[in-house]
Amino acid sequence: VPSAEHADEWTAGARRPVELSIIVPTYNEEDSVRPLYDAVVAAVEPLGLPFELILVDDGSRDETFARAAALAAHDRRVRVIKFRRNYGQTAAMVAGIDHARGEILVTMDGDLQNDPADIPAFIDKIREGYDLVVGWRHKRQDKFWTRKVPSVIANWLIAKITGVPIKDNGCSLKAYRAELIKNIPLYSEMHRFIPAMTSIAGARIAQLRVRHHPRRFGTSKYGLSRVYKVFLDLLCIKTILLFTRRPLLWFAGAASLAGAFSLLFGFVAVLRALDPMAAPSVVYPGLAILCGALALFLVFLGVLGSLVYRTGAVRLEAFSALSARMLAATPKLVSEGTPR
Ligand SMILES: Nc1nc2c(ncn2[C@@H]2O[C@H](COP(=O)(O)OP(=O)(O)O)[C@@H](O)[C@H]2O)c(=O)[nH]1
Ligand SMILES: [Mg+2]
Repeated sequence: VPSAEHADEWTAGARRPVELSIIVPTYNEEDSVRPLYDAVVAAVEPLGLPFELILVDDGSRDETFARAAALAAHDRRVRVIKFRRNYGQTAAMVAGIDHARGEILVTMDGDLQNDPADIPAFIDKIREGYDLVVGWRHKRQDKFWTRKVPSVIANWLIAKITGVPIKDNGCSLKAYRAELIKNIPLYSEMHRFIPAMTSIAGARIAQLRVRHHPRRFGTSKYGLSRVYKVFLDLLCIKTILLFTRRPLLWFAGAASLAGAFSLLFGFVAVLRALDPMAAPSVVYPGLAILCGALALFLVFLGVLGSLVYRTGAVRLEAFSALSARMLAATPKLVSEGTPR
């Protein structure tokens, strides 16, 4: 029960409410758990900011959960979420985001390839007034052909198609204003498209160069199959970016065109039927019926699209209300932190 948890947190004497939540999805990363915890504490404790570290164990089959739970038993700032089976990195991130209590959220990889020492710079950026800060692994320490090359191509394509020029969408090290990211729907493998998704809500996005280390423990979880998934998600996001608001408008346009052709062919068919010299033919009546059916089909697709949109998670009204609130909230945050 979240409210009871909060009550506990707020009344426990000297304890202040959490301001920063660091969310780390982990999947079979047993040897990284402890060093990760040490690195996060070393980087964040000096800031004097009440923080929590949320480890999301995504159905690991090794000791990851046991080691995370042992940390949580000793340090109340550590919280662990456990999935019964492997749901994937996006689902794990979303669970962490949902449970986070801070005003600023940070996500990062659980394999120590991201460096927690970069976190303070991200927090500064959020306090400057940005809603999302994205890391850029400018000296990425991964395999050339299966990691870096696909990544450069994918980022170029994502920038072209979504219009959000981010160098490194796949970098998990990101910081967010909690209110923003808690209201952005993420599913499938969309943790790679967070900048594009938040751009719908008019997020102000900053980019920071970050350190990147070679993997020390365990093995990489992704192969080249992620390229295919990136394409599908990209298609989906482009549709969302294009369609937000009124699907019927687009479908009705296409339906009108088909309807116009149907009338035209129908007219020709009637003319030919009345002309005793013309050879009888099914071509024109057939085309008229085909185009008429297409027009009807498109109209109903549009109606269906509108219904889905009304009930779906990416309604524009939700985003506009969100950006209005974010704008109102920003001056407070900026004056609190760094001098301008
Ligand atoms: N929760 C969760 N995390 C995952 C999954 N697959 C990978 N990860 C985590 O995502 C991060 C990046 O994965 P990694 O295999 O290192 O990808 P790479 O750095 O691109 O080679 C690591 O912290 C992994 O533990 C998954 O299925 N679920
Ligand atoms: Mg990695």
